[in-house]
Formats: sequence, C-alpha cells, structure tokens
Amino acid sequence: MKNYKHSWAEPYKIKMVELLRMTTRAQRLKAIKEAGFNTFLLRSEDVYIDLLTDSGTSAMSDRQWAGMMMGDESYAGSRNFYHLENAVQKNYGYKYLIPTHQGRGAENILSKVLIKPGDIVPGNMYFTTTRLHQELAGATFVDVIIDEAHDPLNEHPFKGNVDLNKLEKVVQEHGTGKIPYISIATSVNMAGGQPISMANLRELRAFTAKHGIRIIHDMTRVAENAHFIQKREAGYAQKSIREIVKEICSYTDGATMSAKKDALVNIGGFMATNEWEVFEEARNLVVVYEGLHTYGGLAGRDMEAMAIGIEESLDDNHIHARVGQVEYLGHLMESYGVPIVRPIGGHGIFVDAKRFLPHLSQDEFPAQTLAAEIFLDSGVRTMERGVVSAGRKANGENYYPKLELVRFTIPRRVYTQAHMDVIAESALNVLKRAKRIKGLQMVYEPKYLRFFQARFERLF
Ligand code: P71
Repeated sequence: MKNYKHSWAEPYKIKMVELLRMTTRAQRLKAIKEAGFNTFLLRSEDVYIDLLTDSGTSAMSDRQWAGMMMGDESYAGSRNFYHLENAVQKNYGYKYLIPTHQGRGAENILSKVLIKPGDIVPGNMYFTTTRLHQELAGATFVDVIIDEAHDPLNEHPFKGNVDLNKLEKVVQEHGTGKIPYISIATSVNMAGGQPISMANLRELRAFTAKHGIRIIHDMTRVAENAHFIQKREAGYAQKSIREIVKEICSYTDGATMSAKKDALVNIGGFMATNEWEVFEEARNLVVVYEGLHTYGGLAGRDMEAMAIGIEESLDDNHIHARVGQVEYLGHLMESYGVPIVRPIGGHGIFVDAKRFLPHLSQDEFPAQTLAAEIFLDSGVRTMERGVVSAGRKANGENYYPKLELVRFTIPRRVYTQAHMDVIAESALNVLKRAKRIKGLQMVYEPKYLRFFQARFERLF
C-alpha cells in the first residue's frame, strides 16, 4: 500500500460555513434529464459537491471581505483601482493595467488591439474563450505545444512547454508580419493543468526577441505553475512562489488574467501590458465594452478583494496546500484504478473518458456521458473537456481533440479532505459499472461555445 498522507495542511481555519443539500438518486435523475445531460445546465441547489470549475468559486478570506467594506464606489479614479494597479505592478511586474469584468473581457480587448484579419496566433494549446476571441478578431490559432501534452499517460514534468521547432515552422510558413504575438498560458488548462518550465520560457523569449514577436501571457493560474517550477525545476527549490511568478512574467510582454482562479475572487480580471501604445489603444476600447478604464466593469469593492487576493495567492503555504489537496484526490483515484491524466495538475483531476468508457466512440460523447453519470451517482458536478468543448472549426467540421476528459476541478479553500474521499469513491462506483453505460446524442447545439448550453439525450 502506498502512503497517501501528504505533509500539507490548510494555512487557515473555517469561520463560516455554507450548508449543502443532499439528494436522492431519483431527484438527481430528474435534475440531469431536465438539464439535457449537461452539467452546465444543472441548478446548483441540486449539486452536492461542485467541481464544475475553480473559477469564481474560491472562498475569500476575512481580509478580503474586510476589503470589500472599503470599496470606493466612485465612477472614476477609485482608490481600489490604485491598490489593484499597485498589486499587479509589484507582484507581476507589468507596467500598465486595464481592469475587466473577467478573463474573456480582457481577451476580447487584447485580441481587438493586436490582431488583424488573416493573422496567425500560435499558442501552447487552445483555451475555449481565448481561441474564440482570437478567431472573432480574424486570426487563426495554431497549437505549438509539445506532443507529450496530447498524451494523457505521458509523464513529462512540463507538458505546457512550447515545441520550438513547431513554432519555427509557423514563423517560416507565415512570416513574422502575420504573427502579432504568441499566446502562452501558464498551467495549461485543457492539457490538465500542466505547467510550462522556466527554461522553456527563457528559450521562447530568446526566439521571439530575435523575430520581434510579442509573448502574451494567459496568467490565470500562474501561481500554480510556479509551484511546479519550485518542485520540479533545477535551481528553483529555494525560490519563493512570489519570486518565481515575477520571473515568469518578466519573460512576457503583456497578459490577460481571469482573477476568478488564482487571485481568489468571485469576479474580476484584467489585461496588463508593458507597451504604452497597446495600453492606449486598450484604454480606448475598454470604455466601449467594459466600463471606464479605472473600473472595467467591476465595483470598487471587487478590485479591492482582487488586490488582496493577489497577495494571498502568492503565499507558499497557500499554494502548497491548494495543490496538495488536488494531489491527494488524484492519488486516491489512482489507487482505485480510475484512469487520470498524468502527471497530476494544479487545479483539478482530469479523468480520461476514453479509457474509462472505451466502448464509446467520440461521437457518443464519452466525457459528457461520464460527467452525467458521476452526477447521477453522487451529486458531484464535474465538467466535460472533450469533443463538445472543442466545438467546430470555421468550416463547420467538428474538432476531434485527442484529449477526451472529465475535469474534477477543486475550488480553492472550499472543500475538506473528507469531501475528496467521497468524490474518489463516486468515481470508483461509476467505474464498476462502466461497461453498461450508454453514450449520448446531441439534440441542441448553440453556435458559440456550445458546451455551455448544448442538450443531449441518452442512446439506447
Ligand atoms: C474554467 C474557466 C471558466 C470557463 C470558461 C469557459 C468554459 C468553461 C469554463 C476560464 C479561463 C481559463 C483560462 C486559462 C481564460 C479563461 C476565461 N476558465 N483563460 O476553467 O481557464 O476567463 O472565465 O474569467 O472569462 O472553468 P473567464
């Protein structure tokens, strides 16, 4: 028997609790049918443990709540904006800040500022909203992540790395004039929360500097990425998460951020840049889509909570407990024989639906099916990250991603270790009757980001 006890513990104690509703299987069956077998369409009151996402679902600290009471709700020049600006400049090193209502607000503005129709944007695997905003601005996304990232069993410690040969080919084929920037995510979400290494970032910086191409950093989960650099990369064991994060940012020219993840807030995001001209243009656009440039769609109190959340997110003890909890769940699932993406990532456990339900073809939506079955079994809500999420190409064909995954995403500072035990046991329960599980067919498909609202029926 392996020893699954880990030497981490939460660096906080619980001051307030939110009661959960437990349901029967009959209630859950009714709920998932009404939701068209799509976990996005469930009512949260029907959910016991909610692992849909780690986005906007974190528990704020007493300090953040106290900060909310200090909201300066002036239309222009709110004190809280300057606190946030200071937190971003000090911790991430970017010069100019544009707050936005959340990550995709920043992606919209950044894409509109930097992309011209016909451009190419290489990146280390797509993210749904990021790629869509690039495409809506007229660009084509090209995946330049290393091949290992598409293999759920490969143990590469930095599956978020860019393959510089692939990037070189894209540059040779299209020329630097067509490539406004390369889009680099830390903790690559769709690959399973996999990190990029500092060495790879440094090489990428040297390459892009030679060609005059920007690096735009999707820094949504940068602190979790820093944890893996500290644990796995030579020379970083003695550096703090704060130092590592600042170094990561220093190799990039600008960023988009969904502060709903790392930065421990329920709403908020920003765009940051080191270039004055880009900032000026973005500051012009933010007033069209989000709000004045000193609030960007947020209340003063939201910006204050974010400024404090950024500080808390960079604490070593916080991040070790956060990733430690994810690893605890992952090791438990592995001990039960549940097929998961290796190595275990930073924000959740990604169950491999192709191996879990090998009798289903990708057209029968194995990950969508598995997410519905897990909910039916225990009221645990997870998210499909496979063929439904990947959507269709501009020409209407489906993307068929290699990874067909169900994400068990862990909100920060919310659930206990006993919750993790219940979750793993539910995955085991479903695994025991996997052979008898039938797939789904899609009966309603929205045009954009179809996974949010698509509806399904069971195949018989
Ligand atoms: C997540 C989310 C939220 C989400 C978004 C789309 C579909 C399902 C769930 C959001 C991210 C993200 C990265 C790396 C940008 C955004 C957009 N993730 N980059 O994982 O993970 O940020 O949601 O604040 O607009 O559940 P936004």
